[in-house]
Amino acid sequence: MPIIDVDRFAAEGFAKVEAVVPREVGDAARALLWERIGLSPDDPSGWRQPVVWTSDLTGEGPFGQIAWSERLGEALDLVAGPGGWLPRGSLGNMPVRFPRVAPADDRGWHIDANTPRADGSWGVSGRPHTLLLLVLLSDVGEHDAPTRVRAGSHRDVAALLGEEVLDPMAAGPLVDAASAHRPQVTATGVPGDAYLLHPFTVHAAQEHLGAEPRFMSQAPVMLAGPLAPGGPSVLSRAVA
Ligand SMILES: O=C(O)CCC(=O)C(=O)O
Ligand SMILES: [Fe+2]
Repeated sequence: MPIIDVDRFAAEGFAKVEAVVPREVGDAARALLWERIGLSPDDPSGWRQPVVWTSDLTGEGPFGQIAWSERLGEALDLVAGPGGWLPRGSLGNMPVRFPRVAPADDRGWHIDANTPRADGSWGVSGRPHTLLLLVLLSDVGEHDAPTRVRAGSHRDVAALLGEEVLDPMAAGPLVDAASAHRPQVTATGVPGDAYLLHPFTVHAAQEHLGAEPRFMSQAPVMLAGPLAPGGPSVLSRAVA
């Protein structure tokens, strides 16, 4: 059986890839991140902010095991085509979301910046250079601030965006309004599970209503070339 159902990816705009690494590797990554953010899993009195940002920029240890996971590579091959994406070697930025504190004001529906501009900044366009990779690094149930995803919303956004590069903050309300009718699903799972999101798939963070902090990486994976209408990859077919 293939590692993801590409027809379903094309229809829904995302796919879960279970266990790109064994959960122990995800657990080891989380242990490193606790050290990095200077907080303790055993001392909730230190959990005072709703979101603490950290990152993996080097792919050391368990982060590299995840970034170079064969299963993850197979899934990326299926959606972007073999050679259609560039290995990152690291997991990138990670918002750690904490329970029992007033939530941050960062939970709006959006798509991530997907197009580099000449000045080095990034915007949102209908010719994306990236897809979105989420990797769960803690147990994420329905109450643990799983990322919300609007299934099928990539098609609404494809109809909305063209070659023009928009400011990501300005694009948010547009893609939100265009996709409000879509059903919402949540990116739940266990450490080592990953989600691939089409660059047009509308998603949002949410408040943490559980008990254990949520650790997840969110990284753009660069495509070998920008996505254009009519291409052969599943990413292109998904919005054709
Ligand atoms: O659930 C979150 O923390 C944010 C999700 C998100 O917007 C992203 O990963 O791009
Ligand atoms: Fe996002």
